[in-house]
Formats: sequence, C-alpha cells, structure tokens
Amino acid sequence: MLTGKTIFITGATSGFGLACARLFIKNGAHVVATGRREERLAELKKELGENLHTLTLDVRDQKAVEAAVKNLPAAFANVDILINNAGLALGLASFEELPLDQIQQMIGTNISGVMYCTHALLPQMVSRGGGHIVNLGSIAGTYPYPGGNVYGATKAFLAQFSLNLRSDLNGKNVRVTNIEPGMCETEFSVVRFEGDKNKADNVYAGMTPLSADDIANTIFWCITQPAHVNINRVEIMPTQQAFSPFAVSRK
Ligand code: NDP
Ligand code: 8X3
Repeated sequence: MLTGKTIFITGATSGFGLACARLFIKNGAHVVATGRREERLAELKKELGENLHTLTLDVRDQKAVEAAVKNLPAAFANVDILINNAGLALGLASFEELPLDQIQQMIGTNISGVMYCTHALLPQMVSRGGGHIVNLGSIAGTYPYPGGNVYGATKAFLAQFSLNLRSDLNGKNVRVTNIEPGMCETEFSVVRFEGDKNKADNVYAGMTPLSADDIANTIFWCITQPAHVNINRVEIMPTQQAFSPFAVSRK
C-alpha cells in the first residue's frame, strides 16, 4: 500500500519511529530512518535491508539536517512523507526548578528539530505537487498537568504549527497531520526519568498503555487515506486514561 513512497522518519531508533519504520517497509515503502544512536540504526539496517536508508542525525543541528537531506541517495531523495517524530520530555519538575539545559533540549528537539526537518523537506514536496507532513504532538499539548510545563508547550506549538501549515499549503496538495497520543509505553518515560527504569515502569503499572504499534498503525491509516482526505489531528488515549477535576489549592 506504500509501494513507490519514500518516508523520512526522525527518531527511528526506538518507540513510534521504530515501529513506523518496520510497518512502512513491510508495506512496500522506502524509508529513511534517522536518530542519534548509530549502533541501533546499524541493527535496523541489518533487519530491514535495502529499502531502508539510515542517517545518524541530531535534529537540533540545522546544518546537519540540511546536508543530510541534500545528500540523500537517489533512491531515497524524493521524500513523499515526513514523520516528525523525534522528541522527548525531561523530568516532571515545576518550571522554577527545571534546569535550563533541559528546557533547551526539549525546545531544540521538539520544536527546532521539527522546523529544520520540515524546512529542508517541504520545498521538494511543494514543487513536486504532493506530500504529507506528520507531526508527533501529544495530549500534553492540549491538557495541562503538573510538570508538563515546557514539554506540553512544545506539543501545543506543534498542534498550532500543523494547523497553520495546512493554511499555507492549501492548494499545494501537501497534507498535514498532528498525532496526539496519551500514555504509550516506549522508551519515553525511561528518557524522562533519566534512565530510572523503576520510575518509568510505575507510570504504566496496573493499566494497559498504548503501544508503539498502536501509534504506527494510526499513522499508517492517516497516510493511506485517499489523496483528497486530510486527517488534521488524531487524539488517542489508552482506555484506562481519562481526565481529572481541576486542582484547587485550599488554605
Ligand atoms: P522514544 O524515547 O522511544 O523515542 C524517541 C526517539 O526520538 C528516539 O528514536 C530518539 O533517538 C529520538 N530523538 C530524541 N532526541 C533526538 C535528537 N535530538 N535528534 C534525533 N533524534 C532524537 O519515545 P516515543 O517513541 O514514545 O516518542 C516519539 C515521539 O512521540 C516524541 O516526540 C514524543 O514526545 C511523542 N509522544 C510520546 C508519547 C508517549 O507516551 N510515549 C505520547 C505522546 C507523544 P536517539 O536517542 O537515537 O536520537
Ligand atoms: C506523552 C504523554 O501524558 O506523558 O506525550 O505527557 S504524557
């Protein structure tokens, strides 16, 4: 179903990006898989073979993103779909206690990285008259929670950026989708808690979270809709996750 499509995925060394790479290759796509962990990319190349091209890339490095896109091998150079997936949350500290370097890393990855990759790949989609940008937002971009301060704000940025891009691209046949998942068990919480696996496991204790495959299947559905259909946003949560009342601070 994806035969003839080339798909560029940021953050394909684990979680959603990895599940997407596997699913898209299985369905006939050419995939460019990127991430910082070179050894994981080498493993993935061994697993997925000739329809996969790997790029060791930190999306915060604008020059490296530009060069990587410019130097894609011919078989992977015409990118039809960009999955802006690389991203992270760091800690759950209240903003006044959140270290500046963590603030910068979240903004650099979740916002600037998306800007750099989109800026590098969108022109070729517009000039070819077709394409699709899929951004990985989050329910944290809509619903606040304590400690979600910067992470949630980066995802709110992506929600609005996605809608605004749709306005810019109207008439240019490039689709834009923002995927907004809730709790999903990947390496996300291990990263958030700086490698503390116990803390990460506790996040999902006693409930069934979403899986990376759930998200890959959702993205697959969005990108395989007929050309005249644009899925603007998809909010998706585990059945066992829902909403709480407003917090009230009492004397
Ligand atoms: P993972 O931690 O499993 O995967 C994150 C991926 O991002 C890794 O492949 C990592 O690769 C890559 N990455 C991180 N920083 C950079 C960077 N600077 N440059 C390039 N790649 C980078 O998490 P998920 O798969 O769960 O998360 C994927 C996206 O989905 C993120 O944007 C996240 O915010 C979002 N999301 C996750 C949810 C969840 O509950 N899991 C829910 C809602 C949204 P490497 O370390 O090799 O660079
Ligand atoms: C990740 C989902 O609820 O942990 O974006 O912020 S949440």
